[in-house]
Amino acid sequence: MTRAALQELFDRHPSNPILTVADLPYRANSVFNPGAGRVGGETLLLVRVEDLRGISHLIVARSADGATAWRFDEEPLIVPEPDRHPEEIWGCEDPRLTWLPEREEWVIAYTAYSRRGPLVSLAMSRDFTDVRRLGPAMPPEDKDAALFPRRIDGRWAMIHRPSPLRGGAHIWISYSPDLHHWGDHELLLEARDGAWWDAGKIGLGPPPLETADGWLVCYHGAHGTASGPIYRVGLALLDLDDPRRVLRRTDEWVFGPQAPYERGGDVNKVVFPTGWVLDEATGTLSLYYGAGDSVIALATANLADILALMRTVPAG
Ligand code: BMA
Repeated sequence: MTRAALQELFDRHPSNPILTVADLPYRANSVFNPGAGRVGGETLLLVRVEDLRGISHLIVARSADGATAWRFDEEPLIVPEPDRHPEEIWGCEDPRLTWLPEREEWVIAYTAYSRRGPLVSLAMSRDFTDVRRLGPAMPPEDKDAALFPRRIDGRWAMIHRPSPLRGGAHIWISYSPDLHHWGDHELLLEARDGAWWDAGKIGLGPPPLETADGWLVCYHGAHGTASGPIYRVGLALLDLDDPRRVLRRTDEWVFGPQAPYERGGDVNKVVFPTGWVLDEATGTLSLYYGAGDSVIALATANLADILALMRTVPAG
């Protein structure tokens, strides 16, 4: 597949950015990096809001068509509760939403920003009118986590991104019998090195999506430059029965900052996908992402086109 074909995989929505801080019912600095799902026949985004102190919380927005006429809830859903959850002292960020059919509830994996660094926290919700916190699942530094929608060999599985002191930040997979105790940690996808677009630091985007060809994984790579990192997006496929097996991974990025709202913001040159919604009837995959750490944007692709592209990537 040529670069031109890769770049055409995702189409930016004409009404991008689909959400800005001006749409919020109160003053804040920015909205970005939303979790996404279909709830009650509508598209729901759990939006990260950075307030005017720099601390983030999460609020629900809903839209019938997933692109326009968004309605925010009056109150945020997840506000840091440092008295009961000291790990949330500096905010709750970057949620990923996974529907768990077995439990008939959503699991929200979000970054709690503790005094000792960001960590992975989990919370449960049936319909996003209230939440039940499970607390930290991974100690700091760890972020960019999401759960698989079903058990694999009897256990829940989570992808996440610890940041060790040396050797770059890579994507790991861990397992749990009960969503509380996590173990059997294994390195899943490594950041590449040197001049590569995904050298040094990568992290999961939206939750893994089950397809006939494997679990589709979308991840970001941050390539350091003299003017700061550029955040771009690549894809991988994991074995359905054993997601520790990486079947394919794109060499080239499939989406990167091009539009003005992606190239300029509080942080320049950032596209940061955190949610996607598949329309089973049409095969349209809607990718929701933070742009420039300032606004929320939408790009769509056809799942069949994505899988056709993945088949051209060498297996291995
Ligand atoms: C990552 C996270 C995201 C942010 C991105 C780009 O490390 O902190 O919340 O969107 O950097 O600045």
